[in-house]
Amino acid sequence: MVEIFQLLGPDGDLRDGPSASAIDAELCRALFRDMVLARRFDDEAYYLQRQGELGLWLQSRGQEAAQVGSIRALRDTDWVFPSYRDHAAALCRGIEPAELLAQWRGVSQSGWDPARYRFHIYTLVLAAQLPHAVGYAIGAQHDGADELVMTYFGEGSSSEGEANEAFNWAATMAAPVLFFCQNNQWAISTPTQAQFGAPLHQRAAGFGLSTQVVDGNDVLAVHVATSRAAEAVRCGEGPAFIEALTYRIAGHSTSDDPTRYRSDAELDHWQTLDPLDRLRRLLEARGWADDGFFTHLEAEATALAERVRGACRALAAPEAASMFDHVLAEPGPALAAERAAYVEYAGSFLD
Ligand SMILES: Cc1ncc(C[n+]2csc(CCOP(=O)(O)OP(=O)(O)O)c2C)c(N)n1
Repeated sequence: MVEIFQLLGPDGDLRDGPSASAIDAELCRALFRDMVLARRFDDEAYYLQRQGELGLWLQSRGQEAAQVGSIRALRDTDWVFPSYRDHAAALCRGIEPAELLAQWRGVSQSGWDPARYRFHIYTLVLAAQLPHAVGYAIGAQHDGADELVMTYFGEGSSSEGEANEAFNWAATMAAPVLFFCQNNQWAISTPTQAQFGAPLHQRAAGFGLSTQVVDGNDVLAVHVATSRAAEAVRCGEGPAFIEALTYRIAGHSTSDDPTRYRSDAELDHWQTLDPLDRLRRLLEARGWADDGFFTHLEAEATALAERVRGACRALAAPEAASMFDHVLAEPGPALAAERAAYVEYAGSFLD
């Protein structure tokens, strides 16, 4: 049996020891704040989708600890190649709510400038971001840049050829990459038992990646594990792989009904391991946060929710013909003809 690294028990008890030496009240309050704001943002986006303001939303509820704990272990100069459910990580990088929602409202091809935040655009083609991350890391290493590259992906994505090619490529090139897998137990309606024959950490180790399995609902363990792995990668010890065991509390997307394929009992079990509740218990038990802290945070979350709603509704649809603008860097006559034909067709309607 592999050891699952954990610092914060479900009851909010902190396992003291050398691994917990960097944990203090300030860090815990900061991580808690990140998680609370991320959850409120995610809830708000879900409601906006239900009100018809967004075309689709993929909730990150339940995965806040995995994302916040890991992204907060990086430097701002490190690069991140995310998947599509990594909203908590994106918010920590300073990406604006309107930028995060634009793609899901269908008004932009992505939403933010990856270079500004060192956070690549969401990748919906499963695992395509892994070779991107490795390629970028090899280039940065070649240029002598002191950058670490982290890529987020789900356990389902690890079955893609591209993921396995990326593991091998990174290992053989000793690329400064940290592979961060959020094992949320489900790839849409396929449970982990049906996804792989050997545990993921074993497969990663087989490729030559240094490997850790961590309780992904324990933000402190995730933070410490990622900090350590990042340090080792930075020191030139080669790529690392972290598997964070967590749970997708919501459906796969707003188009999914998870009651069709998973039990209430399973959901109830994971609700008892909620990452926010766990850290709150610690903050209260140790007296690391008072009522004023929680009240102020609640007000901050409410203000964020209002900002999210306003920003979303203010995102105007672009002119339809602009869809031709970003197809090719150097549009040729064929694309120009298609555009002209489309404009003529659209103009043929009375209104
Ligand atoms: C190459 C590719 N194949 C299939 C899909 C359809 N698809 C979208 S999400 C998904 C499940 C992904 O599961 P996982 O990687 O565990 O991430 P999670 O959604 O659980 O966060 C599938 C099969 C896709 N987007 N891209």
